[in-house]
Amino acid sequence: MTEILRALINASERAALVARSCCNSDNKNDLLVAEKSDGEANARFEKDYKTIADVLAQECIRKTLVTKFPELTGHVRGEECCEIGGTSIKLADTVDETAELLTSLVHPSLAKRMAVAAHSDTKHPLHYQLPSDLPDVDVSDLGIWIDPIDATAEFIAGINGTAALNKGLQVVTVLIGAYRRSTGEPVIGVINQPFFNSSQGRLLWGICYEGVKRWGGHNVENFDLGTAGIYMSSAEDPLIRKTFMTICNITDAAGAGNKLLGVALGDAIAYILSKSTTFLWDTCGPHAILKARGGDVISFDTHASIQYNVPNSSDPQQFCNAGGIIAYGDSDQCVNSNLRDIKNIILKTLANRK
Ligand code: 2IP
Ligand code: CA
Repeated sequence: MTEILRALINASERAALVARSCCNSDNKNDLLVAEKSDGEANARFEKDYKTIADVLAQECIRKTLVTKFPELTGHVRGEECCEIGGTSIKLADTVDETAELLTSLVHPSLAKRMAVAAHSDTKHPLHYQLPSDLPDVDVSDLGIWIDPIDATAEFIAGINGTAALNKGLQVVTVLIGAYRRSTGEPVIGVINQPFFNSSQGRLLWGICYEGVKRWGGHNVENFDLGTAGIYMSSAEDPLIRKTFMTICNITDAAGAGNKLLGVALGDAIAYILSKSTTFLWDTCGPHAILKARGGDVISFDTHASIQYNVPNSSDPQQFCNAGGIIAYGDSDQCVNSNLRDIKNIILKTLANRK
């Protein structure tokens, strides 16, 4: 298990380097922002975009993982398809070849920086600090979900210098989750926040496998114990917001991965989303971490734990967490003792509404 966890962490850091390589571009509009087609787009947004960084970062993660673990070939899935601007993005054999491919799409200086980042043999600071006594895992039963850049709209606004307060680059996350193909349960998760604290970055990992729960991280010391109450999207249904205002404060935060990270770190006690605007790639990694921390991610509609072994499809909507999600962590340490056992409090509050 330690080897695959280490690979997920290092792959997330390569993606983080790709994201960081887009900063300080002389040409602000150089990111090759492409509008997603109707089938690809998230209903959360009037227009949904992807950038060359999303596509390259996902390809980097995929290639890093299947090179190290060939048994994962064909079982690494992610938000993006590899095509952008009419070109299929591949990590070539050398930096120069990748840079040449990217130069057909963006300015040569950015293409070079992105290619160097994508090929870097980076070792995350946690590389040497992972526990060696984690349980053995059968990698041939694992599948992977990747969100190479969560909160792409905030990434674009951050790079272009147009982000609103408390938004922009700081809410961007790289999300990688491993699930068991035989059962659909999430077992290993990594959330990498590349631009945390002036791009020093922050990373949280967790495993929940056959009863063993472990987690750790880098720059994750400050646990705030539920002071943010419940996180919601700014696009949440006002009636849902009103319902939960009766039990605690509601904090709006951008980015699904950013909110899930905040719950896992104990900043908020839960994240409630009634809409079908997250996908398996948004929740798989954070879900494994929340399980490691004594929590879960369940369907807002059915209250069943989310499962990840959904059959392949060319229709991304098949991977949607349809009907919304409720994510919660370990509420035993919550400063507000009335909010302990948060799952049941949320379910009762939903049952009693109207
Ligand atoms: C998005 C992104 C959005 C979020 C949406 C996700 O993922 O995290 O910020 O909306 O649900 O699917 P909100 O910020 O309102 O929670 P991506 O950027 O990867 O498409
Ligand atoms: Ca994304």
